[in-house]
Amino acid sequence: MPRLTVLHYPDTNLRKKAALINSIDENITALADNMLETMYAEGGIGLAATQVNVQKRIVVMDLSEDKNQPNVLINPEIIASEGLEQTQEGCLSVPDYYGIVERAEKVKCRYLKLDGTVVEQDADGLLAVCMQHEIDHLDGKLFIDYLSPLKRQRLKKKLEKQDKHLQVVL
Ligand code: GNR
Ligand code: NI
Repeated sequence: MPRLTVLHYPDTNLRKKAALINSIDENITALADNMLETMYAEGGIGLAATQVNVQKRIVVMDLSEDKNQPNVLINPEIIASEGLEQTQEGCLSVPDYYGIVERAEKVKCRYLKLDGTVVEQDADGLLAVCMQHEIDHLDGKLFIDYLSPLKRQRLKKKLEKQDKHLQVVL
């Protein structure tokens, strides 16, 4: 299976909104396989299609310790949420940067599995964070969008230093 290239911030393709998937065909199954391979190769716990420059609403995840519990979420949406919690987040599209983000503490997520069945899943902890982080990707949003102005300024400086020709808009 071919591995896919993960886009890095500030690539503007990361800002595109992904479209709903209306039929789960062999193209989607193959995409899910390739996304899982890419996620494992890059050492992530989740990956959204937006990150591999595909504007479709599909996410892959594996939060298991042994990396043997792949999950594919088609058209995922948050249908309920409660509480607030701050946790440190990272992103394969923002390499070598970690920041504290406030999100809902618990969420109920609805999505389709690859076989087309509907799942409603309650999540808390890292799974809840990951679901919100991935669905944000599908809407063109990155976790750094939630940083305080001071932290954004620091990140912008750091990125511009890495590439002197780069003007980063944050
Ligand atoms: O691998 C990942 N780890 C992570 C840690 C804390 C909060 C969110 C994440 S998701 C990230 C992979 C990724 O970028 N998914 O879009
Ligand atoms: Ni991410």
